[in-house]
Amino acid sequence: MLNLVLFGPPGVGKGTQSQYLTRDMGLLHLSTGDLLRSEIAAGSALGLEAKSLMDAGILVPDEVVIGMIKSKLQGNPDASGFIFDGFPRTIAQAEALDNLLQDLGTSIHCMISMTVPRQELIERLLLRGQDSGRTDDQDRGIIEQRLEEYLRKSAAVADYYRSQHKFKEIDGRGSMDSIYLRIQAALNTGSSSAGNGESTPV
Ligand code: B4P
Repeated sequence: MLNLVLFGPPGVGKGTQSQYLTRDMGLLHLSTGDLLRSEIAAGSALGLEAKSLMDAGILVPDEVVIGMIKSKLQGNPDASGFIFDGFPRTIAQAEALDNLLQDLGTSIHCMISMTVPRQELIERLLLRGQDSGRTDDQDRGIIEQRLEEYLRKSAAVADYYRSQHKFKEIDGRGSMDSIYLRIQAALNTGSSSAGNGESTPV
């Protein structure tokens, strides 16, 4: 099994690059954001609970997303590997993921962390908000709240993987194809210590 974590702040391009990786590597794409939006669309109790938090740009509780990932992992025993997009976003989620994968006799191969300057992130998300229907992409204040959540709760997850020598960082600016080439190069390098040794900036 090959298991990858795509990491970075909102709007860095995790979802976009996950699609390229899924197409070429046959891995199962697990986006907690997409899973939560499916729950909202289905009108489930979980979706109702998540909606108000997501609309406010706040992370949903760890146990909710860990439960969703657990059920996806258990429901796909024949997968050749997973791309985790938007998960883990807290240290508690990272620890839970390690335990879940250990139960399956596998582990995370590496985290690819993407960086893009804050102003470009805001512009990308506002642009997507014009036609995505995502309420959390339409208001600059909510987008800034999401970036704050990332800095306060998620940036430390990079250090978690760095300490396991599984961390690689790439520049998320430029064309989608050029970024994908950087990801492929990072996956093909033997060393897993790429990055500047500091917390991922926003
Ligand atoms: P997500 O759906 O994961 O949203 P996101 O991190 O804000 O970014 P997303 O994945 O959509 O964007 P991408 O980087 O692909 O989460 C939404 C909410 O769900 C969270 O705020 C939280 O409340 C909740 N949630 C999700 N997971 C959770 C967890 N684990 N724990 C707790 N709560 C959780 O950005 C792509 C945009 O940039 C697109 O518009 C794309 O077209 C554009 N783009 C991509 N590459 C580009 C490039 N090279 N140049 C220009 N634009 C580019």
